Amino acid sequence: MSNRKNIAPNDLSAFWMPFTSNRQFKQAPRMMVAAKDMHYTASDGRKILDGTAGLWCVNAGHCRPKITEAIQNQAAVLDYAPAFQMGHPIVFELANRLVDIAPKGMDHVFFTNSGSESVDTALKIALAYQRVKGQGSRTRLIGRERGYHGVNFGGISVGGIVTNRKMFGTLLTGVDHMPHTHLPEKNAFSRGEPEHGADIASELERIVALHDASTIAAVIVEPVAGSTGVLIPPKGYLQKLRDICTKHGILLIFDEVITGFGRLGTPFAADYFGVTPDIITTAKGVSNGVIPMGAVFVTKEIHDAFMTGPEHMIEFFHGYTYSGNPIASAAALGTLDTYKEEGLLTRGAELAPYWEDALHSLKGEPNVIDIRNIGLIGAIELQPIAGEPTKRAFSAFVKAFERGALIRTTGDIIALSPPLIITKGQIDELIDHVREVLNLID
Ligand code: PXG
Ligand code: PLP
Repeated sequence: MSNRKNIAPNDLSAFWMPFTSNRQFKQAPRMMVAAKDMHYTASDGRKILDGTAGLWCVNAGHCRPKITEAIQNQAAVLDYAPAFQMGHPIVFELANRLVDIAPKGMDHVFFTNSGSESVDTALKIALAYQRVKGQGSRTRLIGRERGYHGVNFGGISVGGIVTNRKMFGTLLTGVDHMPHTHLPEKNAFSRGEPEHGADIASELERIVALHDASTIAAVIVEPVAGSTGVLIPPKGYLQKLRDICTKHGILLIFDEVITGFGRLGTPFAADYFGVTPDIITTAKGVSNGVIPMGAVFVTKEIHDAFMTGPEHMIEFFHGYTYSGNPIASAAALGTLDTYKEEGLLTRGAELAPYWEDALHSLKGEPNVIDIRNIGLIGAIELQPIAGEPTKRAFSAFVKAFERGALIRTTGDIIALSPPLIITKGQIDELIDHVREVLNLID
């Protein structure tokens, strides 16, 4: 057997890396060669504490035996089965298991291979649903500033990150955006949901008044915006969005690619906030990030609206070669088993108070202008260096890696989202790393 994993490649040029400063990285590469539970091993042998669950996805920790075994066994038994007009038992089992833990009313699952695909799938379901219900004039989609919904055309159209949009032409037409909810001047250093800003939801009423409800199919939001720096919804905001959508016959989509699968200490953010959308998009934690998979949950009402017409006809013209791939399905079942056995979908709730105190102990450290937290998510916002935005946080990221912790930065915000198996001792260790680093960098 080859032992490739410890061989350092000597030419890095062929691989065009995603969302990476390629030239900078290739001059001083940061490579991981192994991982177990809460730690990575870097190519120089150092152990790195994982403060970000990979990219918000390895919720059960790394190389967990149930997941590894499930993949190994499945790969040797049924590697692939056609996804269209054919089935295999394990994906049906998975769909049932997912519906069991999903918020009440979310009774059906459509499989994808990523968060971006889940988002585009959800937008297409919403548009097609309005049409099969005889409301074909409802073609508009409403997103939000500072929203991240992946990188496919639908997702960047409803998304609100200028760098992810401006290079790519006219995107989808008929899209509008609500304002974001981030009010640092009023809400800085809030613990959990901030007090101020629920009224920003009424901007949706303004958008409805402008376009008329009869032209709007769906609203999509992240319950907690992750990628743009952990923007936590003000108290009451999501319920207001729900009420406005219900009043006007608009579908509400929660993009739970990050918040799904225990990140907030509840199985889904919909459970945490007590607000049920019509569609939930997920990916990442569904398979512990181990094998690409995404899942879109819909209500019975939405699913059943498609189940009309002649029975020999395909009801929804959409799907991926790898929708519900057997090995990905096995990985997801191994993931759900691990979550269940270890109580991980609610473990965040037990740890959240400790996590909150640890994070907020960073108040007063150099350049810290805000700290935010919810569930097992945290953000530390830094004062940008004048004229050099993002540089300060990126230095923190590099220094933290050198000192043995993986953190994530976006703009000048440090985002933390450790695997849900983290111990209190490891929370202290992670926060101490951040404290040291903040005192080391300019
Ligand atoms: N929706 C949301 C809410 C996401 O957070 C996606 C869709 C897209 O998922 P895929 O699987 O296509 O990447 C995401 C992904 C970060 C970071 O550090 C966040 C994501 C991905 C990579 C990095 O903020 N979110
Ligand atoms: N492009 C071509 C030429 C294809 O044949 C297919 C699938 O058959 C696709 C794209 C879509 O690939 P996927 O189903 O993996 O999304």
